[in-house]
Amino acid sequence: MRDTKIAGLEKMAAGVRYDILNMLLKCGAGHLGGSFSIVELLCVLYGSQMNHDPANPDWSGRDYLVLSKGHAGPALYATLAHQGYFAHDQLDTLNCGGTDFPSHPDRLKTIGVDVTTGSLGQGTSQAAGVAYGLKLAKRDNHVYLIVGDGELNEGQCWEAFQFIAHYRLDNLVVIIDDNKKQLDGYTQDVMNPFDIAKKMEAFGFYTMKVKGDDLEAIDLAVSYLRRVGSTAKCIVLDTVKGQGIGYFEELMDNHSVKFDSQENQKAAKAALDELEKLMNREAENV
Ligand SMILES: Cc1ncc(C[n+]2csc(CCOP(=O)(O)OP(=O)(O)O)c2C)c(N)n1
Ligand SMILES: [Mg+2]
Repeated sequence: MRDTKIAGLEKMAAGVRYDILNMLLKCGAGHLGGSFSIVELLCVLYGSQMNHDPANPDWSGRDYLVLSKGHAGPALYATLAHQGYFAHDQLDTLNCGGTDFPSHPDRLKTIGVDVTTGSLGQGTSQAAGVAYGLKLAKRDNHVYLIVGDGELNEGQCWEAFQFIAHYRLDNLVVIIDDNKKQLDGYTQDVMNPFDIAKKMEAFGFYTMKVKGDDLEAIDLAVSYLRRVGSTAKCIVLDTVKGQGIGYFEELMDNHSVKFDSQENQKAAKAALDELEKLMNREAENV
């Protein structure tokens, strides 16, 4: 018997991917690769693990999400829309003048966004600060930090990780999106990160490697880590840039995709059709 929760998260992932692609297609271009690679993660966080209330985004008991790789903003917006923070059609204004949905998250513009990000590296320190502040205030909210593998080139990440480990911020989970690519190529060619999990362990983190397209595995890992105390905690998420749609996974230059070619437009429209079927599919074997 398949778990109903996982079946629901699968549908949610199809819906979130649909909204991201639709947004970028309407906009004409955008950060597709790094948005798609965290769809399953965001669905597990918002759809299963995080304490949050779309009707009361400022609820003091909420968990915090820091999307340090802020260029994946469209993935966060689509997830928040799915959860009911705002209407889906508002997403159509992505990156337009005066929009509440800039390509990188801005906490003063978008409901549900807690931390402004986009300058890579900085979200790591912000998340450390939020988690440390919560500890000082003796509150038990959790913080989830999403960092890109290319983003790890920023020295600031490692300063923040040292802080998180030193203060044993067990109310924070660092999640590294190991999609093996950054802006203009493979991370191992641009700036080899070597073994990210071993590095995090060496920095004092309790570290798990998890398949980034496996909703059940992500759900189990996040739920388990929530209960692990007195240590810094990290998930190295094994993902694919462009995850979930074969055409975009195979597109070499899939960081920021332009929809100015007939080929890309055709692939996007075909993908939207497929995603729509998944969204509307009755849960099988439940
Ligand atoms: C400080 C800073 N330098 C450069 C950039 C431009 N930039 C945006 S995305 C990106 C690559 C990030 O790669 P990665 O963290 O692996 O992201 P993903 O693969 O998830 O898209 C770069 C260099 C930036 N946003 N901030
Ligand atoms: Mg990357």
